[in-house]
Amino acid sequence: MHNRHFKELFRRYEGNPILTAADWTYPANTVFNAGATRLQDGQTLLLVRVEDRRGHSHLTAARSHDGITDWQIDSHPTLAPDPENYPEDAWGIEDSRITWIAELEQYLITFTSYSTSGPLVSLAATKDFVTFERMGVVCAPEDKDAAVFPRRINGRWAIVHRPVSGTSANVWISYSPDLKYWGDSRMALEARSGAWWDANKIGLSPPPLETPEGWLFIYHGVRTTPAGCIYRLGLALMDLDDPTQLIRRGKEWVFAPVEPYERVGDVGDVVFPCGYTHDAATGEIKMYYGAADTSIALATGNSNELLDWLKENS
Ligand code: M1P
Repeated sequence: MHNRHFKELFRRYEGNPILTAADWTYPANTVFNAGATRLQDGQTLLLVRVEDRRGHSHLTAARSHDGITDWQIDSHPTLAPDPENYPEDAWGIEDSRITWIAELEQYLITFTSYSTSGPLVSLAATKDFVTFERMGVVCAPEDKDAAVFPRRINGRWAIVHRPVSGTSANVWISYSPDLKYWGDSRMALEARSGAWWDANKIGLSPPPLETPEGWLFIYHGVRTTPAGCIYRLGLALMDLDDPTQLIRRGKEWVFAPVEPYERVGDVGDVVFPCGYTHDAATGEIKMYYGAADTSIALATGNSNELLDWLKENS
């Protein structure tokens, strides 16, 4: 239920959900948790997680001129698991995050490979979302919710990821000279504890957004309740030169499952964005999120409003 006493930083598109399995060009159980980017030709591309009736996932591209309607969906998996060459894909690939790397003139895509030893982070590069260069495993299991920063930081590439240790899951950052060997890992954002909405388990949602004030993180927090988990979103601002250094972190969540398509589905009470498009001139963010692990929905916000909110609420 919406509450008029809270300022809504993200406004839902009235036609939500924008994509469901019924839109698909081939049999699918659910479509959700899509990476997103704006292509050079102005189209919005979503790299959608498609789950089949085995429970395994692959990634399929959907393109739209306005980023809202008339999605052109590939007729086959765009990036499929390849367990023969990449055994870590044994149980599918999931939850892509897309970063345009201007220096390399290509997109880097992180995604979860679901290996028999648990989920881990894989990396791939593409220029056109037709052919992909697999770049191997960058974070061993159990690790996911990863995204590459769009530029080098002090000469090194940087990646956000979310290793799990026991019952604790926090956001970490690792560095690389060459996108192959990763290290100098440090925790950047720690799950809160006790009654907090983001206690014990958090993870980056879309890739970091560079702003003049710092790297803006939209992250998910998982509240465990006797009735199941609730996935909500919060905001944090990290230092531009050293993104392991927190500048501000919102106390309250800024987006939560309230609509029926967010509350009911294969996994209810989940909002899970893996991507957005951002208009640098206006600050407009189109945030694409998985709803209840079943469909894809859209909410719009503004990066300037998010930064202002953080100033008042951290
Ligand atoms: O079912 C909710 C989400 O659970 C996992 O997210 P995380 O490990 O970060 O909590 C993922 O499987 C995600 O795909 C899923 O939406």
